[in-house]
Amino acid sequence: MDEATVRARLARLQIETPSWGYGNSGTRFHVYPWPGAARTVYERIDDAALVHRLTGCCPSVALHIPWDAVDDYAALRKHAEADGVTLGAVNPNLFGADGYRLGSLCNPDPAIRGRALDHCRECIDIARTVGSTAISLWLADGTNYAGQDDLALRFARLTEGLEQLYAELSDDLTLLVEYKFFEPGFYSTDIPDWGTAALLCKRLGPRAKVLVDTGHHPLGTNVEQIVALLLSEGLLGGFHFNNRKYADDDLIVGSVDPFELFRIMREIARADATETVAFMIDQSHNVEGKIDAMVQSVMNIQTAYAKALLVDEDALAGAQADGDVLGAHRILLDAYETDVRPILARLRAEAGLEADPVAAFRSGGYAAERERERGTTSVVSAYQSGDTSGTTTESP
Ligand code: RM4
Ligand code: MN
Ligand code: MN
Repeated sequence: MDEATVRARLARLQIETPSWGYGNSGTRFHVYPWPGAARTVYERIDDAALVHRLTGCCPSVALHIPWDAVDDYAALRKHAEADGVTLGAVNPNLFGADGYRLGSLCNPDPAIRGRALDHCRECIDIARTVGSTAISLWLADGTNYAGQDDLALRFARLTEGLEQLYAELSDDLTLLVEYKFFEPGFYSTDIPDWGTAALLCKRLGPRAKVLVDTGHHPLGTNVEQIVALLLSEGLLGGFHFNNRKYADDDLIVGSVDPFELFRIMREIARADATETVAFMIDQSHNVEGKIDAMVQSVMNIQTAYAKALLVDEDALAGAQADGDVLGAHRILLDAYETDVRPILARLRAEAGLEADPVAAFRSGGYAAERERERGTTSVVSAYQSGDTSGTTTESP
């Protein structure tokens, strides 16, 4: 592919950043406050807008409700639009309340299941008001002990709840169904894998699609194969990009395994799927700054995609047809090892952007400005305080 085509394809890649990536977050051991970190949803949107100004490719920001709950969503939308961004996927939060101890849509208590559905309905309304096109659903539902609940019944409750939810979506809304193999449940999880998510989506209908969070698989899983399969079945709705070494670590995208990211983006490049799939980041920054880490993630996705676009697909198909195992592999390596920084620098220059948006953030005075305006806000975690009354963690 010639460079002009690579740049044109790259220019079509848009990445949504998550509001929850801009606030303070931590582990259950401690939340270390970052100077100038966003304190409110308005500030989180402001930071997402800065990421868009620096990168030129992050025009929307995902919301998590109730973390981002406000009284007036029309005003929130106006705030975002004045900042130059739109509001993206609305993520219902079906885990952050006492009633959800035994689950949300799978809870044995019909009253709790009803409450979970009501929350999803509220999120549909919010999505309409803010102009969003996606409800992104991740359930923390699962169990901790064999025998704790009836697994088949839980699945029946799940399908019933999702069917009700799906029936209430308007035509312009997609339901993204996210799976994760464990955590917070340690014995069973109600949507543990892509197969279960795909089964559910097929049952629901064409507006339900699978969301692949790259940190949600057992170690060693071939994620790009899942992506290839979902793409060919028309079932891939979106990504939550992050990176992991052990579990759901939510680290900077591509920081642990950039080659895996490349392999995933190659499947996207091959299927030319940047317009049909939602590219979203789902990460939290526990010990690093928030904004430049987000920008780094965005750059790493662009880098992987640029390399993926450079794969000589004709030569690769030829090598595969000839059974040339090493030859085929080397065609991938050849693209992966290409230094694409000059291409990306030219892409950014064309858009009036700095070649290195992280450096632009670091030299632009943005961090000092935020620290001055916002100060440093300590967050007391429930685990740390012992007495949990009135304490909050801003995000997981
Ligand atoms: C989950 C999952 C969801 C995210 C929550 C906070 O592990 O990745 O997408 O919204 O964390
Ligand atoms: Mn996720
Ligand atoms: Mn996760």
